[in-house]
Formats: sequence, structure tokens, C-alpha cells
Amino acid sequence: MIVALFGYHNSGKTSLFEILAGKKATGHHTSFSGQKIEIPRTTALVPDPRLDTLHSLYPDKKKVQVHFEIEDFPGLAAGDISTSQYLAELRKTDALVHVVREFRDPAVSHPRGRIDPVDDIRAMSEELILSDLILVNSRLEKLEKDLRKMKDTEAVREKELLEKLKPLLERGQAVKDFPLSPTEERMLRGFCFLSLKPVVHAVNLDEKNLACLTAPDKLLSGLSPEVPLIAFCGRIEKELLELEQEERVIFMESYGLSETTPLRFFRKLYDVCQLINFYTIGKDEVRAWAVRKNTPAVKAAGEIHTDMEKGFIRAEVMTFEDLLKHGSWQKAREAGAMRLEGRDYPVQDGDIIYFRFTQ
Ligand SMILES: Nc1nc2c(ncn2[C@@H]2O[C@H](COP(=O)(O)OP(=O)(O)O)[C@@H](O)[C@H]2O)c(=O)[nH]1
Ligand SMILES: [Mg+2]
Repeated sequence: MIVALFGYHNSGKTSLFEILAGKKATGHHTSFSGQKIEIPRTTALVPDPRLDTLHSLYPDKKKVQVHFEIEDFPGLAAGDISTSQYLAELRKTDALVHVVREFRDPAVSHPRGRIDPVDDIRAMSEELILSDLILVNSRLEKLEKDLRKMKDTEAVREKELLEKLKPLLERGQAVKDFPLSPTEERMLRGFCFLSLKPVVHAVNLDEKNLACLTAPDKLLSGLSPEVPLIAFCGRIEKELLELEQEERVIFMESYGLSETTPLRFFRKLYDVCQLINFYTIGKDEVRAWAVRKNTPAVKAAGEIHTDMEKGFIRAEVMTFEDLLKHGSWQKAREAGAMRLEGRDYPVQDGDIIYFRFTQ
């Protein structure tokens, strides 16, 4: 899964990139000039207290966390986003993280000339919708031209769907607010609409507002409570990267912060992308896997290996809580905590699964 950090210049994208990677970026170069675009990428491990607990029960095995690819997009000036090359890159990603500046520092300029995170969120959301409207308009023009030359029922259907979508975008609504049937969703998939992608707004707080790290909505009055937010403090947290992990935790606790930014960040991202984790205890490793909510067991098996999906027999499942209560898979199984589930079983968050399959 690829996650884009994007937003205006100097909002703190590179700072957040480093915080999520857990280290300073070296040889980091984000640039955007004309048609050439450079987007550094890093692999970020998803912090997972449940996996840590499981691993503590099997300390001889390797611990394997879920990882995401994080991309540090070049900064935007106001109105910049409609440049096609930038958009094309953004469309390739799976989730968007809009980095929003709340910190005040006269030495760091803001492309919109003032610090107003609520207005930045509104403006950027509008830009995403606008970019989709431009896409719809140019596709409609092409379809109309083609249909004048030749009859094509597929093209007619696509045109009808886009014509329904267009007024919605013109009114400033996102594609994700438009209820789509599975067929319609398939028809639109190729467009990679930006306003259909999951979005989290990551607010880069001023040092003096650190107390709002877990409740940034208090600082952003007038914003709908449904807008997904997380907060971080680029300046302080970047300094913490110089410290060892344990010292970092002590420092954060001294500010009354029990949860790190990566932990809060990925929790919110999971929520917005509708992801859950299941776990496997293999011969050599204890491992976390991310899947969409309601993924059937057979597809979850396919995440591990295509052979497991093809030869799926059944899933042996227990909850994380049951395993923890009994101390090991074997003991929990003996106590009757293990269930047998078929291919359509919707995997639940925290399930520990052993897949039976034929090769
Ligand atoms: N005062 C203050 N400055 C910050 C904070 N976060 C980032 N900066 C500064 O703002 C500038 C831009 O940060 P950077 O992460 O490179 O932003 P980017 O342009 O979005 O990648 C740098 O000089 C940072 O040191 C913050 O929380 N407080
Ligand atoms: Mg940067």
C-alpha cells in the first residue's frame, strides 16, 4: 500500500516522513519542476502493540510487522495541484495524507500567506474535487466525439455515469459521497479519482499546542467532526529522532503523551482505509497482515500466498484475547478456543489464523 504525504510548501511533509520512517532522511530530494518530479519513498513499519504481545509469547520467532510505502510529495503552491504530472503521480497512490500547517514561525513562509489550517483543508479538498472534474470533463468530450463516429453501448453507459457525477463535482462534492454500485465502481476504477481516495489530514502543531496532539479538532473550529484528523509536532518530534527509542518514549511521557505519532497515524489510516489486522504464528515468525474489513478467509489466505488461496481448505481461528488468556496457541486450542471457519468467513480484527491448504 502506497501512502502519499502531500500539501503546501513548508507544511511539514518531510518532517512527518522522517517521523514515520523513524529516522532522518538521507540524500532526500523532493522536487517538482515542469514535467520532472522526484518523490522519495520509505518503508514505514506499522506499530502494533498486539503483535508485540504475541511476540513476547514466542520470543524465539521473528516479529514481522505490516509495512506501508510512504511517499514524500513535493510541496504545492496555492492552485498548483492541477498540474498533470503531479496529479498523475498522486493518482497512483492508495491513500492521501494532507499535511496541514498549524505552527506559527515567521521564519518559515506559507504559500497562501497566512496560517489557517481549516481553510487549507477546505482549499485542498476543493482542489482534489476540481482535478476530478477536469478529468470527467475531458473524458466526456472524448466520449461524445467517439459516439458521434460509432455506436458503442459501453461508451454510452460510461457517459451516463459521468454525466451523473459531473453536477456533484461541480457542486464541490467528492466522488466518495456518491453511492456507487459495484458495476459503477468498476467502471470508474481506471480514473483513480482523487476525491474517491481515503484522506487523512495531518496537522503539524505549534509547540505551544502540544497538549492538543490527541485532540487537534479543538484547535480547528468550524471543521466538520467527520473530517479525519491526526496531529503531530514536526519540530519536537524531529528532534526526538536523535534519541534512542526508549528515551523517546520517556520524553513523550514527560509531555503526557502515551502514544507515539506513528501509532496514532496508522490507527487513523487503518480506520479511514477500513483496514484490520490478522495474525499468523508460523514456524519461524509471528506476523501481522493487513486486509480490508470483511475480507473472506480465502482472500486473506491469498495475501500470504496465492497457493494458499488456490488450495484453501479451511481456516483455524482464535481471537487474540483467547490466545493471550491461555498463553499459547496449543493451550487455547486444547481449551476449545479454536474455531474452524470456511472460505467465506469474514476475517475479524485481531484474529489469529492458521490456514489449511493443499498444494
Ligand atoms: N516552528 C516549527 N517549525 C517547523 C515545524 N515543523 C516543520 N518546521 C519547519 O518548517 C520547515 C519545513 O518543514 P518540512 O518538514 O521540510 O516541510 P515540507 O516542505 O512540507 O516538506 C522546516 O524548516 C522545518 O524545520 C514545527 O512544528 N514548528
Ligand atoms: Mg519536503
